[in-house]
Amino acid sequence: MAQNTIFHNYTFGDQERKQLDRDGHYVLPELLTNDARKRLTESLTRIESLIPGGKKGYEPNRFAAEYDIYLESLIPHPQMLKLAREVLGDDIRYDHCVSLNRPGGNGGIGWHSHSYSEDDSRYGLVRIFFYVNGFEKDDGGLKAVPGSHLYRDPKIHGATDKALREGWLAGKTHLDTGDPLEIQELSVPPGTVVLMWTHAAHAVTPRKPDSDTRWTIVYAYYKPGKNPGARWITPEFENKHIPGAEGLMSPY
Ligand SMILES: O=C(O)CCC(=O)C(=O)O
Ligand SMILES: [Fe+2]
Repeated sequence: MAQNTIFHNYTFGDQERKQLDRDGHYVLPELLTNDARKRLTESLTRIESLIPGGKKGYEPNRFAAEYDIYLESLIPHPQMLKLAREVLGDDIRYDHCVSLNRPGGNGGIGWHSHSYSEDDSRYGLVRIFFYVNGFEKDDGGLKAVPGSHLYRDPKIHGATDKALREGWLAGKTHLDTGDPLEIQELSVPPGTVVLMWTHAAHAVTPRKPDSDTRWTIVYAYYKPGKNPGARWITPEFENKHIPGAEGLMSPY
């Protein structure tokens, strides 16, 4: 398949990498090309339409790339792999591709973190979020706690900001800088890509009832060597020949 450009030019060098490692997330504003935004919106609209009546345990949103050839084609897209390798190093594996569309009135999601290699910081898992039409902080907005990922706690929870502040966050400081950990609310323009380490505390604010759908997809990759746990990938997809994805799909 002809591979169109998905990213504009960007820099991800030592400085950017240091910022990702200090904060736990890194924002690449307006990185997606118009062509990618258009195709993603089409694919994500399709995925959304498949959700009602979707198969339990094999949901179109949770296995998005298995339901859509364009979304599949981005897993081994050269620009995607270049970015994932800039973060993780050369040897990488695919973990999941999940649509995160949030229609008007969507409730968002409370504070949480995810897992991978809790005991060894040499191994990481990164989520690459595509915020196709962006978001405002009070309208399906991603929130994060810079520095929270350094605790490598896969079980951070908090239903509200207050609950997180009084719970997990209480008394915690940044393990490198010593600064108190604080909640950060993001607002990002259309086409923004956000990188996030798996142990970062994050949450999403509700989408306003009269807002349009926030179109979002996430691709996750990791540096192999540890048990990745349950990947959202069927055995058929793991064994499917996807041009360019050779070596990406096995767990180790
Ligand atoms: O919807 C979002 O922006 C984030 C969703 C999320 O928490 C995740 O995919 O891990
Ligand atoms: Fe999450």
